[in-house]
Amino acid sequence: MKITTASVNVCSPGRNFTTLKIETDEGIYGLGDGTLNGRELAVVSYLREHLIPCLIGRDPFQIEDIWQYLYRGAYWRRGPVTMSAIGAVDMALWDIKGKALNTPAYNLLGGKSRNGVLVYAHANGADIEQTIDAVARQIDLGYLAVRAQSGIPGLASTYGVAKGNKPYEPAERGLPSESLWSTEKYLRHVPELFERARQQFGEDIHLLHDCHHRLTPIEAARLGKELEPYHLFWIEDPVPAELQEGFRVIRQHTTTPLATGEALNTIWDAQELIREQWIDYIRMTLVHAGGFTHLKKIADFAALFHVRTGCHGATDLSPISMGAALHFGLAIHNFGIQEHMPHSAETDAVFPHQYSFDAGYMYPGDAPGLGVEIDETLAAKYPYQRAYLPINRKMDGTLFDW
Ligand code: CS2
Ligand code: MG
Repeated sequence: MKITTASVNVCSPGRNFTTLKIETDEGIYGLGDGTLNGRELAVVSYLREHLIPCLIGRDPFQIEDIWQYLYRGAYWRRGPVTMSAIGAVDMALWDIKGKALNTPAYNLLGGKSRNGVLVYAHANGADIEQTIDAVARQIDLGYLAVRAQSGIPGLASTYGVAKGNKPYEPAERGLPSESLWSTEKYLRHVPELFERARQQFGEDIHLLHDCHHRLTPIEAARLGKELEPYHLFWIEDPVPAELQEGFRVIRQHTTTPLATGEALNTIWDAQELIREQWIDYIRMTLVHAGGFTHLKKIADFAALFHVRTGCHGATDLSPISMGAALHFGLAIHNFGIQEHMPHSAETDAVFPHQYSFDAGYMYPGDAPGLGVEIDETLAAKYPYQRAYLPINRKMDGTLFDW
């Protein structure tokens, strides 16, 4: 089998998605997600101008060799654009292999290690009571794990909280919006949220929280300690993870489990975090961490140090990534949990898929390959529209982490 052509589709059914399609001389094609929220066209150009010419004529079954060719052959290694482009190629090659062998991708990863993939939902509200109501709604839908994000008294907006009744979508069209942040207000507020949540829901529901890179290590240590009575499943991205050793400080002070990785893209970005057991869950995703070929290596390395996966799964990862993540989560042994933000109806129409949700778990389905398609005719009705993630500033105007 030979790769004959490849193309990149950029569409925007409610939000921007980048999709790679690799076609072969046997009529089998594969799809890969290359979406990088707020920098989509950088990945499009990397694929169209630099990777696709190198793929034509290659045997799509040589997935490892192609991965190494694209990673080492670039000379300039790592980074979100490079690894998202390689991730799109890798996902498409595994899709092709599954279709050619007439088997779902999870069978290429060692087969089922569990019956279903435990997922967590998002719940958010302008204040604690609205957030509690939102958690209750997700529990009513059958979720066994819910991430709770609440508006902060005194702040006009904050990460993870939708405006009005619209679903939460951080990327906004036009230039980046700006919001003001107060760590002090945040740290005073979050323990109240989870005290209330445990009072309302008891201990049987997994509760999660995303700090979204906004604390210093000692601030995160304080929050982790204050949340210990509420037994969170994890606090996520407590600090920006460039300084892996920052997690040592947090770890010394609290038993609240720690998760990070959605903004990381190779094992080198997290190997100290994992080796030192400074985290409990690694959240790198198939699209941003170079696809199955690299993320499997990361998961296997993490397994040596009691670290489990908790892959990112926000709506800025396309249904192709969601489907692929469910194959991955069904197969690998040290799976922890999978994030699930349901896409919009218009997105699901552009990306018909096999995966499904039932009673807190998701299932990738048994279609060969990834089990996700793209309706290119429908996609064409939603042209790309530049959008940016917000900018965050401290109350004194200092640019901060969003
Ligand atoms: C968040 C994401 O889902 C999460 O955990 O951190 O919503 C993140 O903000 C977006 O994926 C960024 O594009
Ligand atoms: Mg996050």
